[in-house]
Amino acid sequence: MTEQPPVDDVTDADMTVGEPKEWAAGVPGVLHSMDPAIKQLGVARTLKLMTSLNQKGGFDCMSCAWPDPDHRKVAEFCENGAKAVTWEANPVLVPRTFWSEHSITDLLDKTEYWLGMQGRLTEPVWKPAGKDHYEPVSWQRAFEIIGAKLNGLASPDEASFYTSGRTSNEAAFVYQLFVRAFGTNNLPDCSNMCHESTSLAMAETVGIGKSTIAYDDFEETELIIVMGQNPGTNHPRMLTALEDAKQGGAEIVAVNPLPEAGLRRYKNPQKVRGIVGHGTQIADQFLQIRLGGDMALLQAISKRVIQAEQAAPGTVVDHAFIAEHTSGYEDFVEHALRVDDDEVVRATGLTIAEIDEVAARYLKSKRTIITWAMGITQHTKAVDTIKEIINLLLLRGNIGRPGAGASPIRGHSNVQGDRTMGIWEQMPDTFLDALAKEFHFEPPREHGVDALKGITAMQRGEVKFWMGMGGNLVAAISDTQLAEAAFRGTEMTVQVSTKLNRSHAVVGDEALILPTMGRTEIDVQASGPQFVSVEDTVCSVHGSHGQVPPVAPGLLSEVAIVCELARATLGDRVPIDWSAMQADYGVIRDHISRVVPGFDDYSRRAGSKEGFVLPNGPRDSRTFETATGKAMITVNELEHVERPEGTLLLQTLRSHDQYNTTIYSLNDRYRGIKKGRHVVFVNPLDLADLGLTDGQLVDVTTVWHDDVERVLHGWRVVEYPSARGCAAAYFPEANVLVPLDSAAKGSNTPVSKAVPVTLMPTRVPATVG
Ligand SMILES: Nc1nc2c(c(=O)[nH]1)N[C@H]1C(S)=C(S)[C@@H](COP(=O)(O)OP(=O)(O)OC[C@H]3O[C@@H](n4cnc5c(=O)[nH]c(N)nc54)[C@H](O)[C@@H]3O)O[C@H]1N2
Ligand SMILES: Nc1nc2c(c(=O)[nH]1)N[C@H]1C(S)=C(S)[C@@H](COP(=O)(O)OP(=O)(O)OC[C@H]3O[C@@H](n4cnc5c(=O)[nH]c(N)nc54)[C@H](O)[C@@H]3O)O[C@H]1N2
Ligand SMILES: [Mo]
Repeated sequence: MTEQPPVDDVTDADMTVGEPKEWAAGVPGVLHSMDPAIKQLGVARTLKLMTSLNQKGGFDCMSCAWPDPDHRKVAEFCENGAKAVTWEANPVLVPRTFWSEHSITDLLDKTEYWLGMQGRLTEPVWKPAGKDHYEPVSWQRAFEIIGAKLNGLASPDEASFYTSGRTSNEAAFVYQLFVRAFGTNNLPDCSNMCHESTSLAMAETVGIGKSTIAYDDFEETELIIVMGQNPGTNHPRMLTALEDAKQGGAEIVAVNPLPEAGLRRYKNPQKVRGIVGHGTQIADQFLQIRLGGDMALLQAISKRVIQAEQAAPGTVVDHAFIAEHTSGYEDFVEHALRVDDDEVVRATGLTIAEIDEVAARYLKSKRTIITWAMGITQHTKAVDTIKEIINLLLLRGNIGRPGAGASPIRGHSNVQGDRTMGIWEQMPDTFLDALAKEFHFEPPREHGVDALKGITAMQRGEVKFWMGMGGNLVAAISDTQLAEAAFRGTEMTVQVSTKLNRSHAVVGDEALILPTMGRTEIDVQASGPQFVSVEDTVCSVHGSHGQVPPVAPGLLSEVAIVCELARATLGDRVPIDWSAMQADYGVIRDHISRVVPGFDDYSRRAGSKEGFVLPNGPRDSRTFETATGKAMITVNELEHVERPEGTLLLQTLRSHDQYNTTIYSLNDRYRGIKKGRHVVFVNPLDLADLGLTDGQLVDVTTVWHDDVERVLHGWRVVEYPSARGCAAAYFPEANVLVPLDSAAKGSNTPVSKAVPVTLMPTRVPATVG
């Protein structure tokens, strides 16, 4: 196996800042993806993986949840998908000596980048209470230690079980089954920090917390409004769908405080024109909105729809649809007409002319899709903002019709599937009843903790045991200082991981790391090679087949880890045959087919090359399982984020070379940054107002109502064309600044996109001789 690569920690002194790019992908995209892959994986492994990535019968890309088109290309992947595959499948291993050479205190000083670069984890390790080192343990011993701890708790609710969204349907199903059989609904997940606002707003208004479109709808639409999303980096294959839509005559409107490269111009690496030409202009209209201004914008557009209807009655609003399928229209009309344009201008920073223009585009279009991601969901008023997206679509019947609909674009590749499988602290009774019937035990009914409440429960000592099925919650959750203290206060933390991250260094009295296989790897169990299945952002479910041998012989799959742990913990307390499920994942799928609606004949359909699309009431038949039995047009009082004098609003986002807390490199090509991450992007006029200059080092401090000090010292200011008053910095580093009690109303998602901050020049301490 490959030797450890030397990893130097680059300092900020090496950082360079250039002009932001105006276009995304194209040749540099392809080269950037293949070059490191070949170097790190070798030619044979690269070929095997890249020719089966997202292909029928191959494996599903573990980067984002973007769907695969029916007609796949030879290379149906993007630069960032290739990075994710390379990161996982690179056969560099953490050596056994690592654990004696590095204490946990040592690891605390390392960056996420350094930790990830140490290679794949290969054997279970345990940090006994009072020790500062992990030491290798056998799998059996690891399960005994965890099982004994769980069984010693005063109540099952003293344990919490987190899931990140890479986990397959099969692993997620057995995991939630184990946790509920153990006796708790404490099943927080990354979705709590991601699209929870979407799930809530859509479940309430249209009866399903998922996209109401299918992939093909992008080909039939006339207008796509992309809100709060940076597809060029986070869903690069969406650019192909946008380009195709444009070629079919659709218009595209981008709403974003930043002029993101992928929203401006796209050079398609699959087409000769993309390689040599100017590429395709993506956005016909770019609305450079202020952070948190979207609710105001959406209300203003709806107001114009209603006004147009009043000017020409019966020609604008889809009255037949409204009458048959919706409730709340009359109240909405009254409210919409009262929307104050002056407030809208203040909230959005847009001009009336810009708002009139986007309204005119919406009125002209007969089929509109609105897509959104974290720029919408991670705000205080996120849930109401998404309800306004639904309102606007419903007014013109844009749900349940070809080429039209609401399309949240999910993050993690199987975050949506994990939810469908029951990873949620608030699963409805219908699901729990089905679980009880299938497995003959009584699942707990009381709702569990979500990600934020889980941290508070640890702070209070109510949660004493914490397990993570993937992910890196310590780094991903807000308020790093408080979150880390909460984790350190627990009795045991357990991480199922592929690679090292911060959550392995910030631990309870006792800690374990259980190394696991990734989706690229061939998973052989007692009955032979297994495959798993996943659900993408447009509700299509399909198989994923590992392609290369695991990087190390001793690795267990996530399914195997859960089944072994369940046996070690529960013994025969519940009549569940974990061994049968572990030996043959088809057995798990058979259980799923009887518990989860829409999964009949699951084994066969997941195994077929095409997979299948889950039933979806709004999309298929305009049925809406809501409180009124109709799609609900709702009235939401307009609120926008006020920015206290002298402060900026800071959003925390992703660079081009990271996957959430995993840092692939220190570059952010499209934004012109090389070899550095400690930057704050600020509008030049704001810099002038604050008396700061480009390149200066500043302390970034959160302005909050408590007396906790949240500050990042010595970050470099980068002059950047962001909306006025709106700054940006990279997460996870900037999570230090996001207050724990700053959460979206209703969904409890951290407000990662609007932190009030001050910027003050960093005082360089006089050198002490
Ligand atoms: N390569 C790569 N792919 C990924 C990920 C990754 O880290 N790397 N992460 C995955 C995950 S889990 C997720 S959830 C998705 C995230 O995908 P995105 O949501 O695209 O991710 P962010 O980087 O958070 O970008 C948020 C975007 O919203 C804009 N924005 C911020 N606030 C506002 C606002 O108030 N209004 C509007 N209109 N826009 C706003 C920002 O300027 C930025 O363009 O990507 C997934 N795919
Ligand atoms: N400030 C701020 N905070 C944010 C966000 C933001 O925009 N701003 N975004 C939020 C969002 S949208 C999300 S989704 C969360 C993400 O939060 P998480 O999902 O918790 O974090 P990740 O960084 O995706 O997790 C990476 C780790 O997962 C492990 N891993 C990778 N592949 C596998 C696998 O196949 N199996 C297992 N078991 N482990 C694996 C590796 O050890 C890796 O270190 O962060 C949230 N936090
Ligand atoms: Mo996410």
